[in-house]
Amino acid sequence: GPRRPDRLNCGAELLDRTVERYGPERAAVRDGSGTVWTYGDLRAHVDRIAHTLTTTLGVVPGNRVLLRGPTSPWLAACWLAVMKAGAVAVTVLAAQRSRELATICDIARVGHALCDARCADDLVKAEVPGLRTLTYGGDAPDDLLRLAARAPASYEAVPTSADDVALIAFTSGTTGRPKGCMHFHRDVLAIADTFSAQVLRPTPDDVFAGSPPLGFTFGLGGLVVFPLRAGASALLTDRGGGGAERLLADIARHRVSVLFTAPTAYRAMLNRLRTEPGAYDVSSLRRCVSAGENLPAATWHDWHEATGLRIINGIGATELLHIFLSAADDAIRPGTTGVPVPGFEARVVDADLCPVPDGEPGLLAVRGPTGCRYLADERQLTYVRDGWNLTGDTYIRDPDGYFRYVARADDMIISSGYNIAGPEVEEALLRHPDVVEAAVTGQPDAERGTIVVAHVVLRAGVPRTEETTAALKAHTTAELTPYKCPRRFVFLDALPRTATGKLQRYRLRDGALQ
Ligand code: 3SK
Repeated sequence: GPRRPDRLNCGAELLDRTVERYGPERAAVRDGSGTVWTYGDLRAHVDRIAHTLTTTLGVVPGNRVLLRGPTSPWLAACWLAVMKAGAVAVTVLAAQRSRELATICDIARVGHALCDARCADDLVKAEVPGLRTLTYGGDAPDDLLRLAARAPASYEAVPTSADDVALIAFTSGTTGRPKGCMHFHRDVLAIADTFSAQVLRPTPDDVFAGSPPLGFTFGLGGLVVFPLRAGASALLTDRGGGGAERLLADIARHRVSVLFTAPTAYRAMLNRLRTEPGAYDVSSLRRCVSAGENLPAATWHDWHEATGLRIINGIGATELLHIFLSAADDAIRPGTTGVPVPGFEARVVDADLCPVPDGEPGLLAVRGPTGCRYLADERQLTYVRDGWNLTGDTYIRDPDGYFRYVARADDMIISSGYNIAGPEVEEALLRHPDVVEAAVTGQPDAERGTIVVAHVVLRAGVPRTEETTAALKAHTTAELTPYKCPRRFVFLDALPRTATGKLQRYRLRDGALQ
């Protein structure tokens, strides 16, 4: 007869199996203000929440449950409880507002929600029809945590199938209706058993921390799935707008050994390390992961020089759940993203999906244990073709098999008939000591069709004068072929970014920030 998919519940695997393997006494999560839960504590909290979900909230397997809150141990516990209850977690960012929440709940047919009491207002304003919500961490008499405290501390996970949907993660892109990416229970474990187990290689003594929120799969993987799968611990704290200083202080205070963050945060931390030499102790770090955006070689080298650590660069996608190209240790080639993570295959293709020769730019195509499954969205047909996921990135494969980022496919600038990849110009700008951040866009120009415009955040204290512009012009002219050199420079306090830290190039392009 037909083969039945195996029974698998990723919540039970990440929690119950880890407790069986390493015992209940080891630290699992800490909140940054002194609270540390052991694996035994975490399991008891998760199981009590799972009971409350099924009893008070009436959640049954397959129901979609919205999860929304700043990073905290309770948010992670809610996610694990939803997994164990066989329901589907719809993870969103605390920063998402009522209109976006209403759209997401509509697309994902969300019927239940668990929401941090501190950000419940926007969810109420979203007026989702029939939504049954419990808030957590507040004063309400029916607060989830108050109800859960009275529930039994042991819950048998629902025996979901490996191919049941566990998670719907939304990606907004820069325009258009958000897309829900469905991931199965087996996918959640696949990212731990590929990138984490084989590239990152954590140990039970590791302490994980980082900046991506849990509503972004980069953060969910790096701060929940990977540490739990390894029996390690994670710092789950919300740094608000605290930025680099808070992150560096947390690294020192909690002896963080595995860091997940984006290139901008590495640059911001470098800025602090240079401004206040000796003020921050980062000696506990042993693994630093960068994803979410291209990591310029200059940032890699500067971090290496400042800390002695070699950043593990990677590219992932919400559609593929986590990182699929990367490299660690001696396999690292700075300036490249790396090679396919074991279990994944990647190639660079033309518009007909034919591989282009090594050294030539084309579209990145990936396949592996995870993959894109948009929920009821015809854009599935353009993202997945012939079994290959087309991520929308332009890449070059070097003759030695390393993948080199060129640009987002729709971010190429065409000026005087030349193709210009913004990131190459940005890398050149970042090699100038006065530049902290740089983003390059094309601007319509009567003569050349398009000119290259550089948006630059200067090091503190550097004046926004014509002399500075002239110095940056001279620097780029010395580093780049003339047609790639920016013709205009715009100085900004910060670059516009999404809540997950991705650069919003369209906001630079439409000139609203100038
Ligand atoms: O943007 C990325 O590189 C990324 C990495 C890990 C997981 C998800 C994403 C989108």
